[in-house]
Formats: sequence, structure tokens, C-alpha cells
Amino acid sequence: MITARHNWTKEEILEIYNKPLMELLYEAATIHRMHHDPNTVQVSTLLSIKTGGCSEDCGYCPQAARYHTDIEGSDLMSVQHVKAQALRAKESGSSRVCMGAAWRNVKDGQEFDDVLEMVRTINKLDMEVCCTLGMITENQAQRLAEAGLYAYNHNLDSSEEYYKEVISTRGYKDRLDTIDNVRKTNVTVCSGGIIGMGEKIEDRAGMLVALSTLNPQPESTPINALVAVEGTPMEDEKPVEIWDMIRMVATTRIVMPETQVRLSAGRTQMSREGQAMCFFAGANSIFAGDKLLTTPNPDVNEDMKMFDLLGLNPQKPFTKKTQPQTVEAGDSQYEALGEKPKWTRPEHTIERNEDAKVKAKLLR
Ligand code: SAM
Ligand code: DTB
Ligand code: SF4
Repeated sequence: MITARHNWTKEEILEIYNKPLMELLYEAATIHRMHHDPNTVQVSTLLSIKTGGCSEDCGYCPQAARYHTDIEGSDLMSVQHVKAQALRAKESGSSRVCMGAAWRNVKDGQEFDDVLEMVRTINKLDMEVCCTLGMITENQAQRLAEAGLYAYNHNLDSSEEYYKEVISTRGYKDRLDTIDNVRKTNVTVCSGGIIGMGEKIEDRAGMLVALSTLNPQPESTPINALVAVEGTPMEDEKPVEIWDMIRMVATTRIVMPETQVRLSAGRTQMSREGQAMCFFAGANSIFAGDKLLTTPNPDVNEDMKMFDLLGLNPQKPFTKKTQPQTVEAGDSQYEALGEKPKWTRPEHTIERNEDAKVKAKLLR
């Protein structure tokens, strides 16, 4: 059995990524089988609980307020609405609900209390609950854990070097600090990134160094292909080649053998054959549902047909880790501290982000 190593170097990872494809696939599939059932795929449903109007300048994101995209923004969803959506996701075979909010970081107060109630509600439906709410403090992570959160998603997105070309409103260390805060609780870590943002292969390897040298490694890693949304700074990026996706998934599988590798954004552009190769290369999770957060995703029925065709079975909830207990709000050990952590704001200039902002102003 090959166990997780935490000292991967960029050179070693590049060597894996660039292997002849058949060698790479064989190695990844062999490691995959040692740690996972190759016929089981975990299915998560995304739910955007607060959409658009975000203060950050993430160059890939249609939800950043400063760019002009045609997404419809919305305030925080009600707990009842979230419950109804979670029940629908459960009926369609999903084991996890991932709630996303277009926030830079979590602020203590009524909205966060509502999110905690959403977590309690979904955990009581016996589904895994994941949240992606931006940066959080240790106290906020503890409160989410107490409510019954199973996973927290916080992506590194790219290498530390290329991150500076993508986002100027926060630093890489802020992301690592949040992951560290989640690690201090029982909540599992979900962290990955995006390919197709104009980065070099070295940056993909650099991101995998950052993820694989975390100890423990993330329990799940989403690999997103950029969805190039009109109005964002990355609107003109070329679609990711399926071969790049296969290589990225296989390399992730090899350097993080125990992690659930999620084939994430970008599946509408992928054929069934392409996705099948990704599953062979070690992907064992997907986002299902007609929508990701704001952009389209394959139809659930089409995904279920693909599962039938490939002989894949959806993973049952709490297969990898037992269900967390939900503590009711009134019995909580942790109170809101109202902290104001010093997350960074490097604010360096990223030309394409500036251009997209100027264009957006002209369109308003
Ligand atoms: N606001 C929170 C944050 O940034 O952590 C949570 C939501 S954010 C939309 C979650 C992740 O979605 C990002 O870290 C990024 O990896 C991914 N994402 C956003 N827009 C994307 C796009 N156009 N294509 C691919 N992935 C994208
Ligand atoms: C992740 O890595 N990918 C998901 C989830 N985590 C939150 C989000 C993908 C978003 C794609 C663009 C959109 O739909 O807005
Ligand atoms: Fe905001 Fe998250 Fe989008 Fe960045 S990725 S603009 S933080 S919603």
C-alpha cells in the first residue's frame, strides 16, 4: 500500500504529469484501486445560498461585483428553501450538499447564525454538509463543526506564484490560514483549484505541491476546468483540453492517494468518454445538478445514464467518516466572538482584472 507522502517536490510532480499517458493512467489507476472502490463515485450537489455582489476581484469569478456579468444576484436563502433543495438533492442520489456564499470572509451575526441552522437542518437529513463561505476564523470553524458540518471547501486555486495573477484582494497565506483553522476542528478539508486560467504546467504542479504537503492532506480536492464567463477578466481563455484534465486528475490521484478527487466545473464541455478516462485516472467524485453555483452543469438524468453505462454507483453518505453530531444552538459551547481578523489586502495591480473593471463601468 502506498501511503500519503507530504514532501512532494515540484520537479517530481512535473515528472509524473508529463509521463507518457498510458504509463500515467496505469500508475494512477493502480493507486486508485489500493485506496478506493473504483466503481464508486461520490456525488455532491451545489447550492448557491448567497449569489453575486462579492467584494473580491477573483479573475475567474462571475460573482465578483466589479465585473459585468449577467448573473442574477440574491440575498441569503431561507433555511426552509435550503431544506427543500437538500431533499431534492437527496432524492436524486446525492450524498452531499455544498452551500456556497459569495463572501470574502464570514462575519458573525444573523446571517452566519442562519447558515449554522442550515448546516443543522441538512445534517439531520443524514446528508454530508459542506460549506464554502470564504475565509473563516478558528471560532467560526468550531461553530460550524458543532452544527454538524462535514466538510469545508476553500480552494488554493493555483500555485502561490500564479495566485498573484488571479486575485489582488487577498493573499495565498489567507487561504492557508483558513484551511489551518478548519483543521483544528473535526470538519474535513476540501481544497483544490482551477486549470485553464492561463497558468503554466509548473503552476499546476505548484498547486499540487501546496495541497499534497498539507499534513493531513485534504480529504477532498476539486479539480475545476475554468468556466470562462463573459465579462470576467478570463472571458477569452481557451477551453481546457480533456488531456490536460486527465493528466491533472491522474497526477492529483498519485500524489494524494487517499483524497477524493472531484471532477468539478467544466463537465458540460467534456464527452462521456473524456469523463470515463478521468474516472479511470482516479476521479471519484462529481458535482451533480443542472447548475454549479451560477453556470450550467450536465443534467442529473444524463449523469445517472453515464453512471449506468460505466457501472458506477453513487457513494453512500458517511462512507469515509462517521456522521458528525449536531449540537443545537441553545446548547452551544462556542459563542460568536465578533473577531476582526487581519486578512491581507495586497491590492497589487492585475492588468486583466483592471481592464474588466473598466469595461464593466462603461457598461453600467
Ligand atoms: N466565496 C468563497 C470563496 O471564494 O472561497 C466561496 C465560493 S467560490 C465561488 C468557490 C470556488 O469556486 C472558487 O475558489 C473557485 O475555485 C471556484 N470557481 C469560481 N468561479 C469559477 C469558474 N468560473 N470556473 C471554475 N471554477 C470557479
Ligand atoms: C469548487 O471547487 N467548485 C465549485 C465549488 N467548489 C464551490 C464551484 C464552481 C463554480 C463554477 C462557476 C459558477 O458556477 O459560478
Ligand atoms: Fe467572491 Fe468567492 Fe467569487 Fe472570489 S471566488 S469573487 S471570493 S465568490
